[in-house]
Amino acid sequence: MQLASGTSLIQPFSVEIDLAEGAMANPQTLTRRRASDMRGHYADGEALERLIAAGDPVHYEVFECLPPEEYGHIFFCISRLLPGKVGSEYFMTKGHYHTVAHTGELYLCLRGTGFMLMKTADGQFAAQPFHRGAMVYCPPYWAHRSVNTGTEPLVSFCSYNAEAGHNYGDIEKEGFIKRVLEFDGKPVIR
Ligand code: S6P
Ligand code: ZN
Repeated sequence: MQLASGTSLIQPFSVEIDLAEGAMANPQTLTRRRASDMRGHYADGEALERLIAAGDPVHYEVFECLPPEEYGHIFFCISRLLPGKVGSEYFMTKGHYHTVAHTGELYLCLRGTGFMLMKTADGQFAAQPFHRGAMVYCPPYWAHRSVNTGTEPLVSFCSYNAEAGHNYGDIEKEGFIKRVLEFDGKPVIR
C-alpha cells in the first residue's frame, strides 16, 4: 500500500456518544465556553456583564475527537449549546470561518431547536433551522454559528476536514449580519 504524502495510517477506532445528553465519552479535547468568553459577540454588552457577575454560566461545550490534522482525515465533535438569553438574544456559539476556507462541514442536530446562521465574506446570509434529525450542510467559504432558541440543550454532531482549522478573527470583525432575538416569546431573525 502506498500512503499519500502527508497522510498517516492510523488504527480504526470508535467512541461512545450519549445521544440524549449530548456528551462524548473520553473526548480528546473538551472546550467549555462561558459567558465571559463571549464578550463582544452579543448586542447587549451590559446584559452579558450582568450574567458574568451573576455566576458566569457555561454557554456551550464541544467534545472533539481529533485524528491527525492531515489531508484525508476527518475530525468530529459533539456541540452542546445550553439554553438562555443575553438580554433578548439567544445563547449562541462564537462562530468562525475555517482557516482553510474551502472546507465544508456537516451538522446533524440530535436534540433541541435553534438555527445555524451562515454568512460569506461578500455578505451573503443564510439561516437553517435545527431540530432533531435536521442535517445542515455548511458549504466551503461560509462562516457558521449555532443559536439555541429552545428550553433544552441544543446538541449536534459535526464533522469536517481535519486540516480545516478555525478562523475567528475575520467574523469577529465582520459580524454575522443578523441576530436571533426573542420578540413576544418567539425567535425572530433580524
Ligand atoms: C468546528 C465546528 C464546531 C465548532 C463548535 C463551537 O469546525 O464548527 O466544532 O467549533 O460548534 O463553535 P465555535 O465557533 O466556538 O468554534
Ligand atoms: Zn466549523
